[in-house]
Amino acid sequence: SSEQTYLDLCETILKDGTKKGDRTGTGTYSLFGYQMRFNLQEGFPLLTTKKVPFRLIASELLWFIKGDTNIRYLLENNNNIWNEWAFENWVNSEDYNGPDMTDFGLRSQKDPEFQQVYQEQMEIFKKKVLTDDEFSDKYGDLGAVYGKQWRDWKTSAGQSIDQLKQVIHSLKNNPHSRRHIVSAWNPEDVPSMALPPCHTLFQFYVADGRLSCQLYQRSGDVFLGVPFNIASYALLTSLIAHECGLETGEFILTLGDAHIYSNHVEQVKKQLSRETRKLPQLIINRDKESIFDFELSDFDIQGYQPHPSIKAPIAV
Ligand code: DHF
Ligand code: TMP
Repeated sequence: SSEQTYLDLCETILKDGTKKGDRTGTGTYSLFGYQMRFNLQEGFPLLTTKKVPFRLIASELLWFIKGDTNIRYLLENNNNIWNEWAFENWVNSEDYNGPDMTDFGLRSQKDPEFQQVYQEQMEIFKKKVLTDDEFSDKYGDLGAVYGKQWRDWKTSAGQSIDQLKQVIHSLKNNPHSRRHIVSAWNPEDVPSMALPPCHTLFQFYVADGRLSCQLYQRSGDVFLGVPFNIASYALLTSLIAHECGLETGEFILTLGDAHIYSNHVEQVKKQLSRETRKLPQLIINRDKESIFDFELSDFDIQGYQPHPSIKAPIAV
């Protein structure tokens, strides 16, 4: 199945990956340049060798589509996947006067006492982002990340480009174009982002009534981030196909630096020991057309019977 191509990547990295230091201080096994193809007709590519939380992927994608860059919306949907990168801005600011949070990501993994102190500060942070508008504007915002670049790319002439609207328009009106591209990589804005975009650029392709998508991802955390990225773009492709009256084709993921963090190796080996199961199906509410109108309740995953989830610490 399509999932095998992901498991092959994990095996290749463990076998041939170069041991390499990284920004977070965790250490990785890494290789450069790898491509995976997922046939969306075969089923929805949500991994079955570990449980992947579709709800979090769907709410993150709706957040991008809205053009939102503030984690408040994610928190309102019980989605905590971006917390650390907003929290970092707060604890490094003059407004923060709690206990020292230097290197909180690494320290909280090694020191259970610190882990407790960190969790307390994180709870305070989440509450403030949810309830205090001024605080939320200042520290809940991740900067000009995905949503901003997709929906409101600022031009040098002071105008705004809605790349997502434009690409859907061109898919409908000029399907054979070779220019169906959305870029999240905006060199001018990179310095102001909490985390420069990992999924940097994607392109759509129409043939035989099917919509395909290829993503260039500059950096892939193969155990934690990549399963999310695969499902997120498969969902985006399915929603746009739905709006354009097309069937789905393939999702192709091209990775730059494809890495397994040194503290994920045991988890990956465990996952590799499991048998793949049948992929689930994505169900989309047929009463809605535009991807800009979709809500969380408009899609669902059916027939998902994965192996249990496997926990791992995220490198901040
Ligand atoms: N940093 C790093 N080092 N790796 C990432 O994959 C990553 N991804 C980001 C932001 N920064 C990152 C955004 N996407 C999780 C998955 C995707 C994601 C962020 C976090 C994650 O922790 N997944 C857990 C479940 C989390 C939960 O249940 O709340 C998992 O087991 O899949
Ligand atoms: P980097 O900016 O130093 O490359 O660190 C980003 C890390 O986050 C890296 O491990 C890749 C990972 N990542 C993903 O794999 N997918 C994502 O969607 C995001 C946002 C990050």
